[in-house]
Amino acid sequence: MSDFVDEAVLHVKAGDGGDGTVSLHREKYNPKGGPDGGDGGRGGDVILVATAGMSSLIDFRYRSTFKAGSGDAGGTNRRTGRSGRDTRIKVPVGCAIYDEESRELYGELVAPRQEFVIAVGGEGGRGNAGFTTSTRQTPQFCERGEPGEEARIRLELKLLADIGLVGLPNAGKSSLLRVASAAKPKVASYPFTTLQPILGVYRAGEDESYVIADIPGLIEGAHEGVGLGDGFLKHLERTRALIHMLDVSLIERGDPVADYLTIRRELEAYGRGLAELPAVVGLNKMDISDDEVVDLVEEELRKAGCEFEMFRLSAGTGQGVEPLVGAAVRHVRYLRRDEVDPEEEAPKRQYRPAPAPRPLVVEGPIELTDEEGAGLLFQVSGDEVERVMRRTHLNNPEAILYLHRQLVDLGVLDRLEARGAREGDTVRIGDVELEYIDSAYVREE
Ligand SMILES: Nc1nc2c(ncn2[C@@H]2O[C@H](COP(=O)(O)OP(=O)(O)OP(=O)(O)O)[C@@H](O)[C@H]2O)c(=O)[nH]1
Ligand SMILES: [Mg+2]
Repeated sequence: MSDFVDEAVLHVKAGDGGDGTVSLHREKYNPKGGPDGGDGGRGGDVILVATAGMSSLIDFRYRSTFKAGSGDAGGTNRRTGRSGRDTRIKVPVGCAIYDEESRELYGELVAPRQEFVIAVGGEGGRGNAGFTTSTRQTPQFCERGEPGEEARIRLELKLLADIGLVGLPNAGKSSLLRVASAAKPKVASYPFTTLQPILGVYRAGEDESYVIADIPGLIEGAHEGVGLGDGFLKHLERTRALIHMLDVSLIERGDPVADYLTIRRELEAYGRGLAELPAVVGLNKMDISDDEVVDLVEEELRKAGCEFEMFRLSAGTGQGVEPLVGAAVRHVRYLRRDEVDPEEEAPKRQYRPAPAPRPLVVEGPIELTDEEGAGLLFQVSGDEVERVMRRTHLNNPEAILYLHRQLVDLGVLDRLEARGAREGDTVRIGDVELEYIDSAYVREE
């Protein structure tokens, strides 16, 4: 059962950075004013937050796409645009994070409140105020914001049972798991229907789920190997509460009190703390039982030393299941509360490892055929140069001039020149095509 793994694939997109703004401040006695367009705000991050109290990834069946807010555009008066809101996704402690495509392990969240930034928001673009220099006193251009990162990640969580189901064969353990979770264990009227442990996830509320383990029935002498033995109890060693299922419809033919004591003895014989776990008792099959007879069963159970809370239910019809499972959940919740020390310093924030930087690469010339237009094509790629392109408003002549200067600074024009680029050739940077202009005049600027 240690191999039970829950998984979920999430698609996340961080917020885009806001664009910078072009603005000229006007004053009564200074008709020309000064550039005062502010920077765009940062886009929000998408952050996974390890959360105590979550046992599974079941919530992501209902929602698996998450976006953070985009930054606002810059304002006048050098006002920076508002940053986009971060999106925080609650995930269970113990959750491993993988790149969905490459299967690379990004990291693991091991402690409550630990954070993992899975997609970083885009930077805001600079407003025209940020481009003022002694030779460029009234810049009429600004930068565009950077798009936020996008990622497809796979979360994996090894499921550990919180609640264990115990009882004789046919008590209705698997029937209970079927109604309390989405798991579909086999249910049948013969003993030892369940041959392997089965896990199901019970949803107690938003961000709150519990793993329930259904194991094969125990019988008298299980600890000596009778029936299927008691080896399956090892799967309950890490649970925090037990639900003890009792068939009370057997009253005519059997003795639920004796059944109860049999299971208690087996738990004690097994040891390892199972008999000391908090438990609740499910008096099952009420739909075919007599209330007054069950009153007597309860009384006898008390006399026999049972101090656990008892609940009447019918796992078959679903009646009374919630109060029973809810009581077990309260025990787990109560024990879990000690696991998070509020004083403990929150663990350090982690980031998705950045992909290896792509250096500047200039390729070409490639001769263009007539269809694509005559001339030569040069292909330029690299993180930095593509970033510069994305941030440029290509419809603004001043912005283009500034772009040209950045291409000079990055060494792109030298590399193009060395490869024989001439006026009029096509230069493709990322997915944008530009016409090559001799760098000479930009250098003279
Ligand atoms: N009438 C009635 N029948 C029930 C109820 N719960 C379970 N049963 C029946 O009891 C039989 C045994 O139920 P299971 O859920 O398979 O019992 P189990 O405890 O998992 O049994 P093992 O896997 O053999 O240990 C099945 O025929 C169920 O349909 C109930 O509340 N009412
Ligand atoms: Mg079963």
